[in-house]
Amino acid sequence: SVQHLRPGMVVLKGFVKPEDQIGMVSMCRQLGKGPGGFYRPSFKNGAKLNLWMMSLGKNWDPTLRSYGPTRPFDGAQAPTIPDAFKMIAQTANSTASEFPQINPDICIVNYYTNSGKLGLHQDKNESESSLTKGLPFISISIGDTAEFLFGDTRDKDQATKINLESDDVLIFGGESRLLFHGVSHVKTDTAPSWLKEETGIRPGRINLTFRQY
Ligand code: MD3
Ligand code: FE
Repeated sequence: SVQHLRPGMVVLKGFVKPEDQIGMVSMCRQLGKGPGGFYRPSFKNGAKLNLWMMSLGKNWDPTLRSYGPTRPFDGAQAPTIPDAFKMIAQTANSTASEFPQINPDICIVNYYTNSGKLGLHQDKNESESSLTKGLPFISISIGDTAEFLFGDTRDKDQATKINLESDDVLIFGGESRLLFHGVSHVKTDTAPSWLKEETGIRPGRINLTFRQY
C-alpha cells in the first residue's frame, strides 16, 4: 500500500519482494566484508555512531560531513552500487508518482544491531541543485523492525513515531526532505522468519538510502 504521512513523505508498505530482500541482505554481507565495507563511523567529537555503515557509489563521511570518492580513515574506494539495488529503488521511486525520478549515485547502507540507534538529525549535505529540484531520498528497510522518529525540530518528544518493517520503503522529497529524523530503537526478533532462515541474517536491521548528489 502507498501511505502519505506528510506532504513529500510517502511510505510503501510491503514493497520489497522476499527474493529481493534476501538478495539485498546477501549482497550487503558480501560487500560489507570487502574493501570499503562496514565500519563504525565517528562523530566530530570522537564518539562512535551506534551503527555500522558502508557507502556505495560515493563515500559519505559522517566525521567531515561530506562526500568523496574514498574514505579518509583507510583510503578505501566506495564499492559500486549494484544495478539490482538501483532497479528496486527506482521502481519504488516511480510507484510514488508525485516525486521526480532520481538516478542514485550514492547508497548509504546502515546496519543496526539490536542496540543500534541514530539520533534525530537533518541530511542537508546534498548539492544545492539536488535540493532545489526537490530530488527525493529513497530508503529501504530490511530485517528487524525499527521505531523511526520524524519531526520539525530536534525534540524527540514532539516527533512522530512509526514502525519501519522489513520490506518498507520510505520516500522523502520536497517539503519533507529536511525533516529531523532518526531511529530510536530496533525491536529484537521481529524480522520475518523466512528472511532469517534464508540469509542466516544476524539480529538487527539494514537500511539503505539512495540519494542523488
Ligand atoms: C527523512 N538513516 O542514512 S532512513 C540516514 O534508518 C538515515 O538508517 C535512517 O537517517 C536509517 O541519513 C533513516 C530514512 C530517511 C533517510 C533520509 C532522510 C529519512 C529521511 C532524509 C530526510 C528526511
Ligand atoms: Fe538521515
